[in-house]
Amino acid sequence: MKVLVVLSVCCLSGILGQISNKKFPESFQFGAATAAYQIEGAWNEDGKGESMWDRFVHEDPTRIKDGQNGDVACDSYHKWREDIELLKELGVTLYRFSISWPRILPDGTPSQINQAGIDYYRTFIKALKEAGIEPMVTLYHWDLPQHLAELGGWLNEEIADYFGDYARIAFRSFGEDVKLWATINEPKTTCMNGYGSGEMAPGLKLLADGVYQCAKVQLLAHAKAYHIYHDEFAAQQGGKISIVIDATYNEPASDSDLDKFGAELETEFNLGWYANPVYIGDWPELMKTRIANRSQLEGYSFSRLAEFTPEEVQYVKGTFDYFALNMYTSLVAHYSGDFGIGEPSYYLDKGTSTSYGADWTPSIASWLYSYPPGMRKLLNLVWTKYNPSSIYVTENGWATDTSLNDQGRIDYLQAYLSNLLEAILEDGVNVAGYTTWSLLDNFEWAQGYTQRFGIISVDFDSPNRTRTFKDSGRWYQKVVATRCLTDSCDG
Ligand code: GBH
Repeated sequence: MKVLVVLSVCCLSGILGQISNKKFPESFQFGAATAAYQIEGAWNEDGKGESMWDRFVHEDPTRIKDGQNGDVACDSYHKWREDIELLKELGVTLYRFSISWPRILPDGTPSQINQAGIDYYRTFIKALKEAGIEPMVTLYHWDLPQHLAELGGWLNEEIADYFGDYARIAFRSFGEDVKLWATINEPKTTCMNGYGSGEMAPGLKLLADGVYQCAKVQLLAHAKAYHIYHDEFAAQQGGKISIVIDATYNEPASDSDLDKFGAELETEFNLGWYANPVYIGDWPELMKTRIANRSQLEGYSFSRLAEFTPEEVQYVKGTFDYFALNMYTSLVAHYSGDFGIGEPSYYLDKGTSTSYGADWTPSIASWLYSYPPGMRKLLNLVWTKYNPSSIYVTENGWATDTSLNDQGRIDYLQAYLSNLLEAILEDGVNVAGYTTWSLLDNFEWAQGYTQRFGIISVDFDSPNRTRTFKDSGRWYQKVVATRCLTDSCDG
């Protein structure tokens, strides 16, 4: 009888998508996230070097939907005190932001250190801590120093060494105050959009091979930074370090074995592509066999999937202290059958096609649909498959126009957080924290300022870059204060 009651409560709430009225655990950290190029501005001030994003937007403004760029963005380089006041007002205890590599190493190399850049982040981090907010620092959120882009960027394995040198300087300069590090943000997006579709800097279209080489180089760079941290700093500084992986939850299009296989392929070619080497060791088996096979049929004497040597497999394996997950959307995956041999491409290698559920809510971003159960399902998948000791959801958010009345964002965040909470309380997944994307409206890469992700708006027409709470910002403030997603919680 008891079992039946429990079941009916669980399933009813599942179907109705009810919001949990349990409280978040006391140890759970609420926060917000941003990235340097998207908010700082001051692109050439105080000794900062040029990044490949500076070059990408200046060289051809038509690459960006509204022809805009991050030259000023939210002007957070100057307005950081205001940003900290906003974080305090929100009541969050965690702030995820990124360091601009060329702001502290103008040409990317340690031969020239820009003291003004080091001082800027030092002052900022100290002020954050004084406000009771823990810094979570991403070393690389896509703004590669232009000099390193000219050396071949993420296609050149030596960039891993440069990244190691940069990381060491960051650990030495800020590590006393930073206990949560992330090496690289969303390597998949860097590779697929920067080296595959060409929509992001450096704008290359190398879907047959560049995307795989890019993945390998970024994973080696991440591992290098991880080992430097653990060999030279962790004993003294006592922090944690990981890589931020973005993933969708992939629902099979039908119950058929083929579509289930399609969903597995979709997951292995996206999440597994980066998580397998770090959490299990080497590329996913499915990627290795499919790409080797197709490469052979295409006439190559080697696989287009740049292989790891056995030493490299060991070097990358286990380089995590927690799982950092960016989760926004889900996909419905169909198995496409093996595509015929034609132009070599990641997409043909993968062998799936994807769509969105008919009842999922679309946002103004073509790729972003709301399917809240995807959050709980993906957290469970990551937890059981990769076995981390804890997970931080380092990004999750919703795109809207400029309106301050953003009920759509509230609905999305509330339902996703409810599923996250259920993963903690019902499924026993250790989700330690959540940094919503984003604290502020900001420069949304190829979409410019046409898509807004902030819970606080920024007036990009005003030289003041005036910040104003949106309805969702007020809503989040209340959730953080009450640890509750509804008007009142049990307990
Ligand atoms: C995050 O990526 C980024 O870390 C962050 O900087 C960004 O502002 C935020 O999302 C919101 O977009 O245009 O069809 O080629 C999230 C994952 C992967 C989503 C790339 C957009 C491009 C899809 N992103 N994707 S498409």
